[in-house]
Amino acid sequence: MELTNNKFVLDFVKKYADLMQPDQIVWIDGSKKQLNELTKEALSTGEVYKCNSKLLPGCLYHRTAVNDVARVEGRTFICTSTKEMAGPTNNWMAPAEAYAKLDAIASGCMKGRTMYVIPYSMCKIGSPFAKYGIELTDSIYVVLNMAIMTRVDKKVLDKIVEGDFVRGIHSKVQLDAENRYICQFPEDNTIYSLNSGYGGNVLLGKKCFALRIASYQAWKEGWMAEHMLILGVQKPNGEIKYITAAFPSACGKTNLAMLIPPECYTAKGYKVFTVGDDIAWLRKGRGGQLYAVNPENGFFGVAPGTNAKSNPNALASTQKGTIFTNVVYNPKDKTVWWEGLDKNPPKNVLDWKGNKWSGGMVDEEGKIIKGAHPNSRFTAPAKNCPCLSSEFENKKGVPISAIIFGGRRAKAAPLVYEARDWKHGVFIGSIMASETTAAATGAVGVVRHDPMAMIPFCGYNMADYFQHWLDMGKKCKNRPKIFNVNWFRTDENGNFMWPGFGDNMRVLDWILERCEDAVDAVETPIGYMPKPEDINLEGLNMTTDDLKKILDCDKKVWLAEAADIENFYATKFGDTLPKELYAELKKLKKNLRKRS
Ligand code: OXD
Ligand code: MN
Repeated sequence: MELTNNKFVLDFVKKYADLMQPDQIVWIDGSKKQLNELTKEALSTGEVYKCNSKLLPGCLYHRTAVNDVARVEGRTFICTSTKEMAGPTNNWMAPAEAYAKLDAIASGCMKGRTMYVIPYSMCKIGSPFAKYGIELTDSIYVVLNMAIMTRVDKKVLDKIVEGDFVRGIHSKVQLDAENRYICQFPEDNTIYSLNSGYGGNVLLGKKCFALRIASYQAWKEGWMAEHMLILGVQKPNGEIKYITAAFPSACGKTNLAMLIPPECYTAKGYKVFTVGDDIAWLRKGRGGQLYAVNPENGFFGVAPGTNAKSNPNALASTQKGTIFTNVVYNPKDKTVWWEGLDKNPPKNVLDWKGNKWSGGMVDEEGKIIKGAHPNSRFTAPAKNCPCLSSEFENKKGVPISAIIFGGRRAKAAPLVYEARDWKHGVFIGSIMASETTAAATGAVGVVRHDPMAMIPFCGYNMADYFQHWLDMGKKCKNRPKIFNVNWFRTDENGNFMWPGFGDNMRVLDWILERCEDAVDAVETPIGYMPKPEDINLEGLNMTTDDLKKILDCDKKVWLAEAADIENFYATKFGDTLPKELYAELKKLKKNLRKRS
């Protein structure tokens, strides 16, 4: 039964029902009853498997097609009226051409299937930050995931004013990789995703809406949509300071967001609270400060490497009401496993492809066969997280004291440095580079430029996006300080030089002290760096001399870095890049030469 009289919504549903010709249309109201019925149906068809109801109550297991395990950046398009609007970092297709191509693929694709109509909200319904969407899909897996990741509720339909909602069209079609398309039409508030069943391509509220479409909306409306976690650090006096941090996919955002501080901090009363682990929407709020909300309602986290030591809070979040995708499944006791969960891989179970698998299995060349896909995921409700911030549902968001940029860099970037001011901070964000990971298809471990960790997610011209960052700085008189961190520096033997995980608290501590002007810093050619003695090493098997090596800024390496940035700027953006960023690059080069 239709759940609304809104003509715009009804027209949208009818248009795509006429095209895709489902056997029936089911409107999702968000009720437990309906979700339970759909779960039963998906269990009966094998779309999902049940997990152990004692050990993992309410949890489900799912496998995607083997050719469909990650975001497909090469097949993701920004479809704006001109190529220039999409800019040099996006694939572009003209809207008319894209609609024609996608409509041809989608024609009749839901014959014999059901079309589900999902009304959902990004952010708490009614929040000043909230934006509403309707996703059409032929996948129960998508419905169940959307019900964890967003606020799926029939009340959303009453909030939609006329045609003001993001239209999402998804069909698995035939899961044909050659005809897989993830298209965003920012001027039409529309997302069209075909031939995939992988979360990042099909949970349209996430990357497609909350980043690609929202970044465009944010540019037009004067706010920001960023690929950032949000966390709160509570100090011994009870005061909580909030930080956002942008890292590329699978670089530890979930781990940082749920960090447990080392003993020397917890003993004093420090605590970390999670507001978000992937996406932040930021607006200017009271006192000219930036306020952030997490528009999502769950965590779509990378499973491998998540364990009781690396991230006990994430692990605890997955113990009920969670959907596991592409991990190992044990059909006997209905439990799940992934590499890095523990040191006891199960025997005689099924791997992510559904093949028989036992821990320690090797291929003909003697190489270990992994049981879980490196980009296997858990979809866990935020409310499960033991350290979820009490401000998670705050409609106005939390005030941000610091913004952190970071990547996965074996060399060059030191453990932490601070921007001299907002403009320099925007420059630091714009020169971010990181080694690629399994979150997207393609080579892993290749260093690529990824400004603000938004290369795969910026829904418009990135030169305009940089200008928008500069403008937001002008608009907010009480701006956060900006920092860059690198947890991934390695020594000459390839070993990580910094312990990471909970010990990253030591760096957050310095960052917050800088925000309060409570600690000095050293001026270097790249920005302000900590004096080694100002990073707390208590309880760590590490000396100040070890630390100096990770805080080192090698001028030769940085001169090469500057040349690379110049090349990136020139070849990608030329004279469309804001002049302020060229001026910052010039300053960097001058500083490096002056002091060498
Ligand atoms: C994610 C990603 O899933 O960035 O968050 O790919
Ligand atoms: Mn992400």
